[in-house]
This record gives sequence, C-alpha cells and structure tokens, in this order.
Amino acid sequence: MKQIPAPLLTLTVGVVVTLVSLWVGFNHGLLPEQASAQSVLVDNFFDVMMVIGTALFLVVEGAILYSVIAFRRRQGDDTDGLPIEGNLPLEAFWTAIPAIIVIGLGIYSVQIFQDMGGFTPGDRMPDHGTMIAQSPDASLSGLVPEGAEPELLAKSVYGFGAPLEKEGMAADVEVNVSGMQYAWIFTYPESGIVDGELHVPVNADVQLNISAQDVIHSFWVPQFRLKQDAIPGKDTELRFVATKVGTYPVVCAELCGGYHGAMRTQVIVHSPSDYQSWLQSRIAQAEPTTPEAIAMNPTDMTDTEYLAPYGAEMEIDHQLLAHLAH
Ligand SMILES: [Cu+2]
Repeated sequence: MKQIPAPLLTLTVGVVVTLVSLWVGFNHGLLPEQASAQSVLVDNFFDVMMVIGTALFLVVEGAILYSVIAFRRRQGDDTDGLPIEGNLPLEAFWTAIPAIIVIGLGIYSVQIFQDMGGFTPGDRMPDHGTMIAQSPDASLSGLVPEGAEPELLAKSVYGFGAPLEKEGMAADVEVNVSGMQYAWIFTYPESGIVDGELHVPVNADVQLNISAQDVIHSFWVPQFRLKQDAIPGKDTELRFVATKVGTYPVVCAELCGGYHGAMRTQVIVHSPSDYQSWLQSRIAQAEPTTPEAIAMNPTDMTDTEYLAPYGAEMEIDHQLLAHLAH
C-alpha cells in the first residue's frame, strides 16, 4: 500500500465504486415486471436511488472495514488514541454532498410526479363533464385557486390525472372503482357493466375514479407501480396506460379491517380485440332475461298442478292419496 500514491489509490477506489454502483443500480432485479407506461418513470427513479445508495454503502462500510483492520490495536500498544479535533473543510464537504443529492432527487421526483399527472387530478370528472378552472396556481399546487367558486372546490379530487400531453382530454376507458370491506367493485359507466375484476385494453389511456364505501382502502397494482388511496367521501383518481397484455394482482394496501389481507382481485390487460369481445360478452349477459325463457309461471297453475312434481318426488300418487283420505 505504501508504494501507491494516495491520489492514485483514491481515484482507483472511486472508479471501482462508481462502476460497481452503476451495475448494481441497473441490475438489481428487485422490482416486479413493468406493465404500465408509468412504471418506467418510477423504475428509472428507483434505479438512480439504488446507484447512489450502493455507492454510499460501499464508501461508508468500506471506510469502516478498512479502519477496523488498518488501525487495529497492535500487540503491546497501550498508548491513547490520537486527540483528533474537528475538520471544517471535511465537515462542510460531507454536509454539502448529501444536501446536493437530496435536493437533486427531490427535483427529479417532482418531475416524475408531474409526468404521471400528479398535478392534474380531477381536471375531467365524469359526473360533471366539465373542466375545473385551471389557473397557473392550480396546475402548480394541484389545488383549486383561492377565490374559486365553491362548486369548483367540490369537484377537486386527489390522485393522478392526465399526463402532460393529454391534459384536459378524456381517457379512452373510464372505470369507477369502489372499495369496500373487503372487495373492489368495478363499474363501467358507458356500458353499465359491473365486475369484481378490472378489465382494460392494452396501450389505452385508462382513468379510474376511485371511491370508498366504508373505510380507507388503497388500490395498488405493483406491476403498474401505481397506488392510490380510496377515501370515503372524497373522490380520487388514477390514470394510466397498461403496456403489456397479462393478468396482474390488485392489492388493498391500506389496513382496512380483519380481512384486509384477503382484499385482492386482479386486473386483466386485454389486446384490443379481446377487450371488445369481453365487453360484448358482458353486455349480452347483462341483458334482461325474456319471460318466455322461464319454463312455467307458477302463478298461472292450480295447487294440484303446482304440487304434482313434488308429490311424484315423494312417491305420493293419487292411489295413495285416496287410500289416506279413506
Ligand atoms: Cu381494503
């Protein structure tokens, strides 16, 4: 070690730590598959944090391990440790670096939040069909501006609205999601379909209008990297584009009672043609059954006619009846 100059050693360690951190950050394999357009944004952010976290871990733990070995007590050494006082430049350095990292990550996360529509929830609600007045203030804070009409305030919702390029535009598919102890109910307002599972077409802009009937629930699809609370008395919204055909779990992510753990269903992402055939099959099912389909209307029958099949089942015929009557 003595032969290698310190700057060269530091540089080498820095390069190795950087390369290892970059590799770990982009190959950690910790996240489930990416099945939505939003998941890519979230994962890029996560990967950057993994790179930084790995580098910090290696530097801090490496320095500790190196010190434990290099500065260990030697045999027969009973002297005190060196009286080391503070080092201002060093302290300024290790305060500035984390501050820059945290501020940088903060700005990056706000950027992603905006890309995902975090500042524009409720800019188009199905029940009202109108846009909330958008002032520069409103789009920045996600809140209705001061002095807005009271009815505009009532329309404000939490969650994720349209992404920047689709602001103010209607989604391709809209589904009302209702959370209750302990199930999710999905209603398709256009067709009136009600289902216990969420069916959406691939590559379509989907808007979920989320509500809760009893307590707070949370709608979470890990493969979409999306999670949104369902709050009683307060509408929330989640807008996304599913990018991969498949079946993914829907998990309630808010402890909502004794059977919270069982509050699961799934989201089925169909190809466009599969989605259309699912829609058609569900609409056909929902059509009311015609009266002719019922074999017999019991109110039109006499008591004897009505009871005859039951009598036959119990092996009672008219001979037995005559015998009993006698
Ligand atoms: Cu729940």
